Order: sequence, then C-alpha cells, then structure tokens
Amino acid sequence: MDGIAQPNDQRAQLEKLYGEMAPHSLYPLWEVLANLVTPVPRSVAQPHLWQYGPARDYLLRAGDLISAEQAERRVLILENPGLSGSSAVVPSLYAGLQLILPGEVAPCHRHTQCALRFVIEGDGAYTAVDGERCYMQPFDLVLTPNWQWHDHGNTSDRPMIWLDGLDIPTVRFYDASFAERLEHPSQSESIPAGDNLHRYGRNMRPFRATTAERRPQQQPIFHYPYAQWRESLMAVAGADAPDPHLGHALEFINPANSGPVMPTISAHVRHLPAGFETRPRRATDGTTFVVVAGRGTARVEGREFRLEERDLFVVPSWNALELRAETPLTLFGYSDKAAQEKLSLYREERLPG
Ligand code: 1HN
Repeated sequence: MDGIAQPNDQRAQLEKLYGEMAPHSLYPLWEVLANLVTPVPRSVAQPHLWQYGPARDYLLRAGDLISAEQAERRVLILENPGLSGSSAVVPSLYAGLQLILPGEVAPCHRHTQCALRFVIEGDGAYTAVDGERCYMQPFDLVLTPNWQWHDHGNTSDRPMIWLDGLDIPTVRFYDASFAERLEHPSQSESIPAGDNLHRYGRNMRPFRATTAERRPQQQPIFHYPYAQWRESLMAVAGADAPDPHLGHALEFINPANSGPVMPTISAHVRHLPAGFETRPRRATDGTTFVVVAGRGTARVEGREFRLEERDLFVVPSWNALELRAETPLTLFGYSDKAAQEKLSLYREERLPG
C-alpha cells in the first residue's frame, strides 16, 4: 500500500475505480452522501397553482373526445412541474381532476391505493363504495379507502368535477399495487345511500357489532358533507381568535381511531377572516389545497400566487407558506402527514412574521 493518493492523481484514480465498479452495480456513497442525507428537506417539487377555469376547459374538451367508461377514469393529472413524468403532485401523493358527464358510469374497480374525492363542481352524481352510494355536493369530502370496490355515476343533468387525491406514489414506492375490475360496470346497491353517516356519523355506532356492521370496522365513515364541516368551521371561527400561523383549522378524522382519515392521507380545512394574514409556517407534509371560497394570496418561499375560488395549489415539504385573505378565505388541503406521523418523520416549524 502506498497510502491515500495525492489530490492530483486521486481524482483520476477514483474515476477509474468508479468506472470499473459501475458495471457491477457498485457505487461510492461518499460522492452522493450529502444529497442523500440533507440537513433539512430539499424538495424537488415546486410550489404551483392551477387556475380552475383553464383546467376545467381542458377537462370538458377531453369529455367530448373520450367517455368515462372508455377512459376507465377521465382525469387530468395535476403533475408537479418539479416532478415531471412521475404523475405526482408531491413525491408521495397524486392529484387529478375527474369529470363525469350526465348519464356516464366510471366502471367498478378496487385497488390498494387509497383515494379521496373533493367535489369542486356539480351536484348529485354519486360514488358507490362497497355497496353504498354517496350522492355528492360541492366541497363534500368522500373517501375510498384501500381495497374497497368503487364506481362513479352521474344521474344528474350537469357535469360533475372533483379532485382525486390518491397515495399512488407511496404505493409505488412500496411496490404494493394490486387492482381488480368487477365484471359489471356498476356494483349492486346493497346498502341504502347515507347509511354510513346514520350509523357512525353522529358520535354513535351500532349497539352490537354484528353482521349488521356494514362498513369495515377500521374505516366506518366515507362521507364528510360540506354542510357539516362548514357549519363546524364557521362556528369555531366565530368563537376563537385565529391561530397566527394557520387561521382557523379543523382536521377530518376517522372516528374508529380519532386518527387521520386514511392510513396514508390526512385532510383538513381552514378559514381566514377577511383581511387576515398568517405568519409563515413550514411542515414536512407537502400539501395540495383547493380554494373553497374567497380570494387572497399564498406566498410560498417568497413566490406569490393569487387565489380565486376553485383554484388548486401545492406547497411542497418545508416550503414556508403565508396566506392572506382579501375576502373570507376557506381552503381544503390534503397531505401525507398521516404516513409521516406513523414513521416519526413529521415536523413543522412556525416562523416569525
Ligand atoms: C381511481 O381509481 C380513480 O376511482 C381516480 O375515481 C383516479 C388514478 C389512478 C389510479 C386509480 C377513481 C385514479 C384511480
């Protein structure tokens, strides 16, 4: 051994070594370590806003060209511009805008990916989940927990558009995707519409857990109507001073365990009174938002986005977000906080104004 080579020929000798190792699938950690283990998150995802109007126009044009049945799901993916080719809105989650036209059916299937729907436009189309239909109205939250049969239909006379949020990239990361199609486009309706809310949605449950138990025990509720969450959020907004970094915020929970709505996805709503401006806050859960009501701005690491009703925007991990409400501003947001908390990864930081 001559010891470590001197700087001049060290580089050349290392490069020669790397060149010989690479065909054997061996690589030097020391060349990449600083990018693998960063002192703080450095997301390649970018903050981005999708104006609803133009996105809706493209979606309706797609509606003229391909049926829901032919497409299986007629959806425009909201792909993060920093994650090109990944079909991801943040590294762990997917977002899309789905259109169901009057009379259409999106055929029944199930998969190991968890999904949520957040209705943006239309009234009276349904999602059926494991035998029960849920008729949806704007800004309702509807869940399709993993491996539950689901199909969608539009029995109304207007187009219905909603945001799909799924954990597709997470399931891909774990190489755990399974999916099946039902032979029939629609599953049979074995449970009356609204049953999940009547049985489990009022701080009650069936007196005895028997065969009458219609939903999976760990996931009893799949519908969180706008009329209900709005009433709660507005009552809280009337009672409390807004949190300086969040405004008024309420998280949707799974009543079976008081935890997040699904194992991989958390969802919440927030409200800012007119004129209110939050202080900056950053968190490790990149979050996708829908503007439910109002106008304002989102400043993300100094970049400013104008917010109008029904616009969608994404704030990546550890990007500081400041919100300003011009009129009373209500937002829906979903993220992978549910998964990160299980993995002891979740962190947030409140920054001085
Ligand atoms: C899915 O099942 C739906 O059920 C929407 O509406 C989007 C994207 C990828 C995989 C499955 C739906 C989806 C999806």
